[in-house]
Amino acid sequence: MKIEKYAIDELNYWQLNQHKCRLDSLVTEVDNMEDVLRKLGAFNIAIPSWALGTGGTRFGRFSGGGEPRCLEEKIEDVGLIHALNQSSNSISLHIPWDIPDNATSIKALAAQLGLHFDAVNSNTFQDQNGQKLSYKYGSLHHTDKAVRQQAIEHNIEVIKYGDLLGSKALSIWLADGSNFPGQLNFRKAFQNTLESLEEIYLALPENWKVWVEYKPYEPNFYSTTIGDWGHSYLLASKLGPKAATLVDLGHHLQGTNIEQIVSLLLMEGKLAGFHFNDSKYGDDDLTVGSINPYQLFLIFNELVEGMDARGMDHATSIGWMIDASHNVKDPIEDLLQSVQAIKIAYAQALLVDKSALQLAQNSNDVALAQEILQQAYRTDVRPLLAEANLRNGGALNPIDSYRKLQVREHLIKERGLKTITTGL
Ligand code: RM4
Ligand code: MN
Ligand code: MN
Repeated sequence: MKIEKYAIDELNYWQLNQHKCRLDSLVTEVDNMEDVLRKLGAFNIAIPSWALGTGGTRFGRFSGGGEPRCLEEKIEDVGLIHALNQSSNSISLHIPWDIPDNATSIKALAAQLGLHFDAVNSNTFQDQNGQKLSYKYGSLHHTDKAVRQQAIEHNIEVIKYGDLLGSKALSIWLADGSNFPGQLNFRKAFQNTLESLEEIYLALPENWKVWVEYKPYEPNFYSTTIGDWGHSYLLASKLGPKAATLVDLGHHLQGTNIEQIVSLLLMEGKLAGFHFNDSKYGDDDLTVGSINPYQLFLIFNELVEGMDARGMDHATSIGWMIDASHNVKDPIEDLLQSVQAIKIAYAQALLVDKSALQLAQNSNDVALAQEILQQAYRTDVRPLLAEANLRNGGALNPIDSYRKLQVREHLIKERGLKTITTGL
C-alpha cells in the first residue's frame, strides 16, 4: 500500500482552521517560532527493521495482522510512516534478521519512498542455523580465538552489506558477559573485546563510524563486558575517532542520570547517537515518552545545549534511532507515537531560554533554573509539530490520519491476518 499525498492533504484540509487557531495561540509564548519550525522540519528519526512486526516476550508472541513478511514490506511500512510524519526518512537493518539479498533493488525501493539506510546492526547474541561455533559464552570477548574470529568476520560482512546500501555506520551491541562470579576474567574479556573491535575498526570504509552500545545486564545477570558508558567510552577512545558510544535509553540501571551521561559524551565528541525507547523497570523497550517524558525532555535539553556549544547540526551530527519492541500495539501506531514523543521533547528543548538559564545557574538561583526548564516542558508544542509536518507535506495528525485512511485494514487485505516475522 502507498499513501497518496492528496489523501493526506484532504484530511489536513478539514483540520486546518483548528490547527491555525492552536498555532496562533503559541505566537506570544514562542518567540523563535520560525527557527523551531525549521529545525523540526529537518529532524528525522530512523526506524529499526525489527520494530515493524509485533514484538514478543520470552513467554510468547501474539502476532498482529498485516505484518510485513519480508524486507521489502518492512521498507514499505517505513515509507507509510514517513509519508504520514515526514520525520522517518531512514531504516536501520539488523543482520542476519534482514539480509538485503539484492542491494540495488532494495536501495531503489527505499529511494522511491524517500528513504535511505541508517546504521547497520550486527548480531552475535544468537546462534544462527548452520553456524560453526556457538556464542553461548560470548562473541567478541570469547576465550576461544576462533569464536572471536567468527564474530569479527560477521561484523565485517555486515559492514559490506551496509556499504552496498549506503549506510555509514556499524552499530554493535554485545550480549557478552557472565552469569556467575568467577566465570570470567574481566580484564581478559575486555582486552579480547578491544582486540576484536580493533580488527572490525580496520575494516570500516572511508567516512564510516562504529557505534558501541552498552547495557548493564540481560541476557547475562552477573557481568556484561560492555556494561556501561564508561566501558564503551574506554573502548571508543582506544579505538580512535571513528568509534563512539551509543546510548540506548533502556540500557541503564534505575535512577541513572542519563542526561548527565549524554552531556559528557557530547562534550568529548564521543556521543554516537541514540536508541530511543522508554522503560519502567529494565530494558522494557516501551514506546518513547510513554513512561517518563520529562527525562526525555531533560536529555534533549542537554543535547541542544551541548550541540549548540560545539556548533553541531542537530539533525545530522549524531544518529537518531528508535529501538523499541511492542507486544500489544499496532507497530506502525507505536512508531508514530515514538517519533512524535521524540519531536515533542526536541521542540520543548528548543524553547528553553538558554541565556536566562545560564544567568540563573551562574547566580545559583536554583528555583529560577527549574522554572525556566519547566516553562519550556509545560508548553504544549504539538501545534509546532503539526505545522512542521504540514510544511513538509505530512499529516497534521499522523496517527489520526493512519486510522482514517484505514492503513492497517489495507495491509491485512494485502498480506493476510497472520504472518510470521523473523527477529524478536
Ligand atoms: C538489544 C539492544 C540492541 C538491539 C537488540 C535487538 O537489547 O538494544 O541495540 O539490536 O536488543
Ligand atoms: Mn539498542
Ligand atoms: Mn535493548
